[in-house]
Amino acid sequence: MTAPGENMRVNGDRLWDSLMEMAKIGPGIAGGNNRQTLTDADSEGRHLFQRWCEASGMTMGTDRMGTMFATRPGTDPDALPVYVGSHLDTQPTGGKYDGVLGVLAGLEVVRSMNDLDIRTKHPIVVTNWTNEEGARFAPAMLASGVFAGVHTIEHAYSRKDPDGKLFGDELNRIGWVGDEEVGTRKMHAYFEYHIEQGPILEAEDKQIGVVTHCQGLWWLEFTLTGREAHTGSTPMNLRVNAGLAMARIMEMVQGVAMENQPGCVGGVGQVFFSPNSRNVLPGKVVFTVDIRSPDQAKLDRMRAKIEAEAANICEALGVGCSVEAVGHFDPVTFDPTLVSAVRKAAEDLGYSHMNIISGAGHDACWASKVAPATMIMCPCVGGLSHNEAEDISKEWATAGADVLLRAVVETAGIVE
Ligand code: HGY
Ligand code: MN
Ligand code: MN
Repeated sequence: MTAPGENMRVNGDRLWDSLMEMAKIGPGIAGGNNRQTLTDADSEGRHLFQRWCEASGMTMGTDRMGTMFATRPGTDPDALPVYVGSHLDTQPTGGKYDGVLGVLAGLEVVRSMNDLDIRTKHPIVVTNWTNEEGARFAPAMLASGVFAGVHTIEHAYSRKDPDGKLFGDELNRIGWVGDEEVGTRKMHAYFEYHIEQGPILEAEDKQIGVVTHCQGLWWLEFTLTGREAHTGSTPMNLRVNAGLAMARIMEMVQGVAMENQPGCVGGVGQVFFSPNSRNVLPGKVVFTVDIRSPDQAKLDRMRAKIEAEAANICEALGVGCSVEAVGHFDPVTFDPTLVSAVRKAAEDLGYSHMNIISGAGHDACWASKVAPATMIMCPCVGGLSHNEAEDISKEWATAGADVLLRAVVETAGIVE
């Protein structure tokens, strides 16, 4: 009879089949997914996840932000649970694995614990956080932010998507407003397994990322006000060109990021022109600058410089300029005890591994404000993510889930 620890591995085929099944919901147009938060596709994916959890003997709870918590009981009902989570919502041109791997690997951990008849002192709770991506409703990691007390639920419910629909109305429409008050749950520990979304692990030929930190972020939403005018008959010297101001600000952001290398990034992913007509100079341009760094001082210096330079650019062009921070979190240091549990699991399993700082933000960043938290990463092909071509191997997916299983079980305390 082998001790549970020796054969403590997940069923990689079952994990992979679940990933492929979930990927059928909210398909993209190029092999990825478009399962944006609070859409009908999101709801369909939630129902599938709930069915799988209940078939694995778990009970589902949902809070008022729609976050789902599937519980596998422990032997000590008073012990705080070990949470394992991520997100099922995707970018509009997202991949099949960003977030989904972490939720379904959490489910696979429970399925494997059932197969191996493993009992733990602490309960296990598998979590699907609402609106991690922040693509449809800013900011990102919205539900975990409310859970951690960073945002009020009223602020969250008031968020608008590009069509002017309110978060609260859409959550009601899909029928996923739960009865639990947000943030009342207490965690013994939180683990999140996620694809790296960057090139390091693949380039270094490492199977596991032992995530020690996550870089901090600012999302600065600029609103520039020009004067709508004819693009043909308006002389160049009479233009109040908000589009030109935006272009100069984007170039400046690139320069600020490059002069602060290494260890920071800056760019723009979303722009709205109004009236967005080919032969009308824009009266209004709204765009979000995304800057990140693991270095708090550098991150704040970049923000100050970008805002000051943007004001100068707009003044020189006679363009109105206002800016609002619509997303932010400071650099995160994950819990050293949990980080060690991840590293030990990778070593015991014989998986190559390295320490890594997460470039992307995750719900674990907010979970770390209310509980010991950490992450595990697997490589992704070419480091590509937030692209329908996002790809991983079954072997990579399985290795990370094996590490997750062992780290979670060790933290939850095996009961013989
Ligand atoms: O923006 C991020 O880092 C994450 O994908 N929400
Ligand atoms: Mn993600
Ligand atoms: Mn993402």
